[in-house]
Amino acid sequence: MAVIDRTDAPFDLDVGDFYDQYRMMFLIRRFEEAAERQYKAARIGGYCHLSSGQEAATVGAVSALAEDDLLITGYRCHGFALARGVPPEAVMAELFGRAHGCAHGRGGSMHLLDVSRGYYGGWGIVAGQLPIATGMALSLVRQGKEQAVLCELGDGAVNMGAWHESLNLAAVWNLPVVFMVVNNLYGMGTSVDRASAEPDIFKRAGAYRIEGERVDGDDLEEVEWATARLLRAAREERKPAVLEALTYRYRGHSVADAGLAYRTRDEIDERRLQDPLVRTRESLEARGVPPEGLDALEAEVEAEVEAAVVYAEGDAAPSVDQLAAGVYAAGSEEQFERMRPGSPAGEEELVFAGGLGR
Ligand SMILES: Cc1ncc(C[n+]2csc(CCOP(=O)(O)OP(=O)(O)O)c2C)c(N)n1
Ligand SMILES: [Mg+2]
Repeated sequence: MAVIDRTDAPFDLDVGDFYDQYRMMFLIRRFEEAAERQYKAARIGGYCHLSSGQEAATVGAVSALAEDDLLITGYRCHGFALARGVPPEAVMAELFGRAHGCAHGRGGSMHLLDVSRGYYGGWGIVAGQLPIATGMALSLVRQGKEQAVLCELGDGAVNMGAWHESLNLAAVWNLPVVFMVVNNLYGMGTSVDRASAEPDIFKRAGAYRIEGERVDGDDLEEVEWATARLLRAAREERKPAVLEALTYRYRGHSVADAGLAYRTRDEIDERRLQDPLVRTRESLEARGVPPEGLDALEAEVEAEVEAAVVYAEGDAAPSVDQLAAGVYAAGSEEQFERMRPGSPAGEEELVFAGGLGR
């Protein structure tokens, strides 16, 4: 296979790697389309946030991780789990809340998890993952390990207090963590321009005297190169950084949102013209990969996604005991006894059923 000329690349990447990355981007797109269908058929409960349009940012960043680096993300996380190698069946089964889901059916769409692959979740509280990422980086330093943490967050998370606290500590303690802001231009329905006093998010790194960089998040290689460079500086020189990947989500905030109340159809159509999937496929073809080969790859991926749905449907629900495992510590029963209604530390009566219980 032909080797691409990239003399200033921080690593070797041949067409074979690029092909695998395209396959992963395509898998994420089709996987999420299937998830949407299953959600609308009421087979998936809770929330379901799709990342269609953001696949280059996801795959580029995860490709830059070393095998023992740690990853932690927000709740729009299906693509991150898949890109980190969690099998599609385990991700789909988790969306279905089944026993062999990657979080044993306890987490659902927003809380995917696979610690064996260095993936520390899927966090549903906006910016909740930032202090945890900082703590993970501190723990690596304390253990004398040369590894880094990649912490993904949305543009909406940069106006939370946890952003300031985490970046400040990461900077004063020189922690090996890269905060990757996936800037898809909107929070739930408010544009970055309206929500952020400094909408050039990467510039905020300057307030902590750490490196801040912005990339075209729809350019797979640009994302991968920048992430690889910043992760290397984190690992080898304990330099934290902010990486802003500019991209766009094609779908609504969640499956329940049509995504048209706060932006126009024209805007979405215009952004779709630079679909990262199309760009990456064109780039592969330009490097000599025959279109028939890519068509075959796409058919293979579609079958894989269908198999993941069949697997999830056939997987058993976890038992109540399995769901509680890891939630309550030994000895909790005694604590609960003390908190029961009528007992010394308990409520006088249950107040949550039927309004205020009066
Ligand atoms: C602390 C907190 N406040 C509010 C919410 C509700 N909420 C869920 S997602 C979201 C918007 C986040 O937008 P962004 O960070 O840009 O991520 P994106 O959805 O664009 O991926 C909000 C306000 C929440 N989950 N957590
Ligand atoms: Mg956003």
